[in-house]
Amino acid sequence: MRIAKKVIEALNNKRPVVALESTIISHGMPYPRNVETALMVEEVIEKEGAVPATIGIIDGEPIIGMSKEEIEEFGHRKNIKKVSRKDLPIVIAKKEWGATTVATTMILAAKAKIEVFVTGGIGGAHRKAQETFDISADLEELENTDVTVISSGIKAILDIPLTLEILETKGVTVLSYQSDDIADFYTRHSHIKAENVVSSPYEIAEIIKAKRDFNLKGGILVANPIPEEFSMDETMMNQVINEALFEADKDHIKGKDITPYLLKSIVKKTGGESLEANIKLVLNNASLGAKVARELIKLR
Ligand code: PSU
Ligand code: MN
Repeated sequence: MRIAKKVIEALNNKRPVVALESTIISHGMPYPRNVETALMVEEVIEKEGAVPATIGIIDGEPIIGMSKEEIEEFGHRKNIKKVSRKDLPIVIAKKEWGATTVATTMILAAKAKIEVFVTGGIGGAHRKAQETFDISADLEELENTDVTVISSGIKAILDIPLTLEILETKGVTVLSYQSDDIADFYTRHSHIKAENVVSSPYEIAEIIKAKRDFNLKGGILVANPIPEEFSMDETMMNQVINEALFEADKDHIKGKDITPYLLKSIVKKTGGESLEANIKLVLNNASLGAKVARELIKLR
């Protein structure tokens, strides 16, 4: 593993560090907006007084803290593999480039001793997962790996209540940030009640610390809803998502290709509006993640 110098220094000096994933760069957004967003996210984190560490795999080597040039390359290079836990040994052995999903970013962040990780939305149980068993490895990782994931909750393309049931079974602590509804990515109101609402980065840090001090393994999921001013129209989004799901089914899209396919299709159907929302929510998560990382350091 190659850990960037600024990240090593921050960790050694007990300064806050925030991990970032790379699947959102290479499979989640089109070039060049993906690169612009990844760099803006890093800036937001720096402005909040934390050190960003974008994680990806280059020539089989996991990189904790990619350079601007590496992020740029990740943004436009063709055929970068989407790497979940199961793919990690293959990409390392074959010395390939790999974009890390939430699951793999958690694994690598934990190995580097980074406790807070910011993304857009996590993977979860797809609709009809009761029949297809298509449940993201992100949920298994949240069960087992000691990293807090700051996200805009569970993507609306998924089955949110089913995903929450699975998270409960796995003992994953789920916190809704300043919202009675659990965040569903594109819109502010999912109409699905959150069990635990938290009101400040300090409160989140206290809960992380309690989980760690008590040696309870596993992650914490923070669901931070998209700010009201960027929230999309619910009725329109439901329709667009249903159309995209119908077409994915018709085109026999399966497995790891489903999430990138749906995100792309939704961007097209909303005339790019969903991409803007996606960017805004990630930036908002970056700000919260940096604050949580800072509070956590203070508590320790
Ligand atoms: N959220 C986004 N864009 C993305 C993803 C999440 O806003 O591209 C990616 C994450 O890397 C997540 C993955 O881990 O989608 C989930 O894929 P799957 O459902 O195949 O596990
Ligand atoms: Mn899947």
